[in-house]
Amino acid sequence: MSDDALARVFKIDDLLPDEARRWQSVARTLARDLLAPTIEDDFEAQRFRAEHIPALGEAGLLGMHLNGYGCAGASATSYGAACLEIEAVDSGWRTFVSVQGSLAMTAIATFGTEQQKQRWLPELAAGRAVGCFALTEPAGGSDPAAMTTVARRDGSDWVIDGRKRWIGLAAVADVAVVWAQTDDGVRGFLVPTDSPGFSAQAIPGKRAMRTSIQCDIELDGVRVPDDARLPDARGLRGPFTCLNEARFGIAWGAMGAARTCLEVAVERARTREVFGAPIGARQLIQSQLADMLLEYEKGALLALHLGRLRDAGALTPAQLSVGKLNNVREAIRIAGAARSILAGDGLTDEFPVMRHMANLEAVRTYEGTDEIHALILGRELTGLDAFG
Ligand code: TGC
Repeated sequence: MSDDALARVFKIDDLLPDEARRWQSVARTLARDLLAPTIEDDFEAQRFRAEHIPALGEAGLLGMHLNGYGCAGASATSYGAACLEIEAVDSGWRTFVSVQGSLAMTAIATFGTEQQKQRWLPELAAGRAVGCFALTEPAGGSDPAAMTTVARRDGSDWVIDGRKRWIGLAAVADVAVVWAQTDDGVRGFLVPTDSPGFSAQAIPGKRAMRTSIQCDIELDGVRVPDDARLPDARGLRGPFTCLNEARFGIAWGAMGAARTCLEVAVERARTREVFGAPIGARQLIQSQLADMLLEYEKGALLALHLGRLRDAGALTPAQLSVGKLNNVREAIRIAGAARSILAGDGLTDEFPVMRHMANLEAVRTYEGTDEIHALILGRELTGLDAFG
């Protein structure tokens, strides 16, 4: 599918630094050549193709914003541009890149010991190992402060008990970053998934994100040594720091899904004839396409602005909430408008639109729901906390 029609109005790609354009090209090629050919079948069959993981590692896309330990050391803007290209094919694969790179690898790189970094980061960067990030619990994801998973000291070890839910990749992961309450507040632990007492089951029956896996985890007396603890993560600031990275990738990625839906709608408008003319010659359709274009361009520019702020070391959590809330919400609207322009055919897997719509509902829900991000912004504006 060509994006020439979008480029005629603005060519946002031209605003990217050369490095980001190179990464964009790497991600676009991989997404279109490796992921796209089977994506509709995989979504239908609810199949996660773990066999693709080494190719993403080889391309440098895993933990690409991190430095050293086999990571590419790319800029945040490059990482964002790569997320956009991957999510233009499917949110499930951008989610894989986010869980591995933004969550699991960022936790280790930011809060781990030298030994932990040496042990895990090169393997995770190469895609020879998979990581997951176990924060959310069955009672809900919005308030991690209420977590009930506990880690208690037993001699020189820690024993972890609890349950986690909606944890991406857990059933195929080699290592889980598990967040648990301790006598010293929330702490993070690197738990090899073959530890006795650790089990993970993929959640069946999802109507979204069907090309990736999200899991229930049980931790039943899982024993790890003290050197499995992430020493520099103290309190919820630890996991929230990692969520910031994931939210950044989402703000970019959602615009990839939106771009695909807009491209499909433009193509359809040019070629589908009703009442003796292409539907794109009708004012109602052109008006819808114009509105979709406005929100796509604004969202892509917002993502780029966040990237520039991040690369300057100036990005704040509230700014990330602007990006996550706006871009996912507008991507959902763009997908809905595209579905309407495609009419009945838009309901089928002949087009990617319903798949993107369903996926974006999951993206809207994880890493902070719309409501949580609205309340973060409300607090920023008023200084008043309205959670709860
Ligand atoms: P509060 O408890 O007051 O703050 C705790 C500490 O955290 C700091 N903090 C942050 N630090 C860095 N980045 C951020 N974005 C931060 N937000 C808060 C805060 O300064 C404080 O630090 P300290 O040192 O003073 O202790 O929490 P809060 O009132 O600031 O935040 C409340 C709220 C609702 C905003 C927060 O709880 C929140 O963001 N909730 C949503 C959590 C969320 O996104 N959950 C979904 C996670 S998705 C998942 O787990 C699955 S992983 C993905 C997958 O596997 O697919």
